[in-house]
Amino acid sequence: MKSQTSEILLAGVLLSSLQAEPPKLNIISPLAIEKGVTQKILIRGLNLPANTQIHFGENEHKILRCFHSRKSTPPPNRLNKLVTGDTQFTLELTVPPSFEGSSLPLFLVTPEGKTKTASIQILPHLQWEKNNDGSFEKAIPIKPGTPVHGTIHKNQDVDTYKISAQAGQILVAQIQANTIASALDSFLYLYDDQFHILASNDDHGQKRDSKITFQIPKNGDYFLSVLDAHDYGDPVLHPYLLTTELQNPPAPKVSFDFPGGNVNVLNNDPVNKVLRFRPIKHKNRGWDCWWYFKVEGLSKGQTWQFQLEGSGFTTPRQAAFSTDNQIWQQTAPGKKEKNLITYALKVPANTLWLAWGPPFHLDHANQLVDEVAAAKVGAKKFTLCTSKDGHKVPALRWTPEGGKDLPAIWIQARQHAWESGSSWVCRVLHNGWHPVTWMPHG
Ligand SMILES: [Ca+2]
Ligand SMILES: [Ca+2]
Repeated sequence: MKSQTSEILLAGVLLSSLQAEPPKLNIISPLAIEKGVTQKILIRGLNLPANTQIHFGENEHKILRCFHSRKSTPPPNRLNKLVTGDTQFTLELTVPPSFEGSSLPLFLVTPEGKTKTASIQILPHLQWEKNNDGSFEKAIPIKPGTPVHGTIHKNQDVDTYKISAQAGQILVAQIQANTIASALDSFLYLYDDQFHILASNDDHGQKRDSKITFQIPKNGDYFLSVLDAHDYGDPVLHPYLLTTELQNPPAPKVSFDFPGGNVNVLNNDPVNKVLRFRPIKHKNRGWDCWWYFKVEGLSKGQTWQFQLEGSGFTTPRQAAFSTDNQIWQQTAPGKKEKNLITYALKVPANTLWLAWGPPFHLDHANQLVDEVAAAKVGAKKFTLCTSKDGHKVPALRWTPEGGKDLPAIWIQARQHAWESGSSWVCRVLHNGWHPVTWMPHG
């Protein structure tokens, strides 16, 4: 009697532990459907009895569906049912075109509880991969912005896609699989048109899904290959979504809010790396020749075409550039074409100043005049005149003792406002070659 009671108790404990196994949702295949299209969906999980209910949360009334079947389907060899599930539901689903949102939450309910919520991706357009053989020759053409639904159909299956891109664009290619409801542990490769690997990714962040972000080096075709990191594959268990985007890199920032700054940017194209500009015109202020500006957000080592619109004195043979706004060098001679001159420059830093010539502005002039006056070489500082902007123009006067008939020597810089080089000549007259300013290499 006592023994019989123990057996009944033990059976009760076993039964309650079996009953306590919660349901699990493992696979949704395919992972996405298009609006307005009736789609067969397979849902797999564990501990899903015949009375399992499929729920779509608040969206129940928005979708059309009909159940077909439930069957027990153990996973293929080597795959673990904890990953793939062992019970499969087949249903047909239609999401109306009026559906709002990009995903349809889904969960399963059994007498033992409720699964965590997964999502079917709802997309307006979808491209379907069908048994691609993975070769570059038969790569599937894809367009950025159009998601692709693919499947690693069998062990060692590889799916290969072809995408065209322009130099400078940033390609973002992303796999969604394991994070949604797929047994795929994706691996993603990017190749150039010579089939050299440019980038690869197994797991992005803490997830098993892959992501590649890569700046395209030249115009042409590129290839993306998707496979399973363990070489597994199955037509139901290993679906994935591949999304691609081609982003233009951010345009560099151009500014001229500093003394002497002047530029009118006509085109700032970070893809083709062209900055087209001309000086700002000022009414009744003479010829618009002078330009001087700062560019931030360049990528050191890239070659940019700085295209200047203008003619005559506006377009010096070589442009002046600096990485610190103090030491100036010159570009190679620009290439002239009608009213356009193009200075090609492999940018030596991420921030650059460009100018008609090495700038010499009012602060420089005041500093020079103060230095000479303080050097006690017989010179006195005075104000020559006031500019139209109200700036006092500094000057120096030597009045050596002597007869009244001594000739006067007048030295003046900037006959024209943009001729900053003449101001540097005045500085050289005072203290010889200035080692930290322009043209250090002669
Ligand atoms: Ca495939
Ligand atoms: Ca992975």
